[in-house]
Amino acid sequence: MIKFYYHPSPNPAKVALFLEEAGLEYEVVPVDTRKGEQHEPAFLAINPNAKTPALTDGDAVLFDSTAILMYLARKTGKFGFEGTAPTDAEALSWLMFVATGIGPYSGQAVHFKHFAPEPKDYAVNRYLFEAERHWKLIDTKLSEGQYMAGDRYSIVDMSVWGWARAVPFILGEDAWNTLPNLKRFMDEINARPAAAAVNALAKRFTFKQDMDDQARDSLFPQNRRLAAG
Ligand SMILES: N[C@@H](CCC(=O)N[C@@H](CS)C(=O)NCC(=O)O)C(=O)O
Repeated sequence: MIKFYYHPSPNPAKVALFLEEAGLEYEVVPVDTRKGEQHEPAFLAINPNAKTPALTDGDAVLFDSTAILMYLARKTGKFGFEGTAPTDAEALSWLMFVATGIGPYSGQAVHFKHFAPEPKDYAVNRYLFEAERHWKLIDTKLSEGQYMAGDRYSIVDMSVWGWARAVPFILGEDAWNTLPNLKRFMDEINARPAAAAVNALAKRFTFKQDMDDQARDSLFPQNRRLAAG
C-alpha cells in the first residue's frame, strides 16, 4: 500500500489532491515539521532532503511533490501528459514553472515576510515582487482556458492548487481581487469532493501550530550558525 508522508502545507497538499482524485488507497504518515520530525533518521532514509511530502509504493521511494505527481500519473494513467503533442509540451513547462518558480519564490516570500528577523526590506521586496509576478502569469494562463493545460484537468492544476490555497498568506488578504482567473479556478477545484477530502485529512491529525523556538530550530536550522557567532 502507498505510504504518504504528509504535513498540511502546500507541497504535500498537491499530492493529497492527486491521491484523492485518483481514488488510490493510501496510509498517511504524519510528519510534524514544527516538531523537527523531518530530521529524524527514519524519515531521512526516505527523503534525505528532510522535507514533506514523500511517498513509498512498494519498493519505490519518492520525494519532491512534482516527482511524486509525475510518478502517480504514470502509475495510474490519470491526470498526466505523456506525449510530445504541443499541449503536453506546454503542460510540462507549466508544471516545472510551479515546481521551480511558484513554490520556491512564494516559499521565500512567506519566509521573509512573516518569519525573518529585521532588517529584511530588501529580501521581502525581492521575493514578493517575484511571487506577485509568478502568480500574475498563472492568472493570465487561466484566463485562456479552464485549466492550466487547456480543457484537461491535470497534475499541473493540482500543483497550482497546493500553493494557491496560501495566496492570501503569501501576497496579502486582498490578493484574490487582483487574480480573478485564479480565484475562479480555485472556487471550481475547491468544490470537488477530492478537495474536501484533503481538507478533512488535515483535520484528522493535530499538527503543532506554535512558531516557538523548537519550530524555528526545526524549520530554519541555518540560524544556529548565526547564534554561534
Ligand atoms: N521541492 C520540494 C519542497 C518541499 C518543501 O519545501 N516542503 C515543505 C512543506 S511545503 C517542508 O516540508 N518544510 C519543512 C522544512 O523545510 O523543514 C517539493 O516540492 O516537495
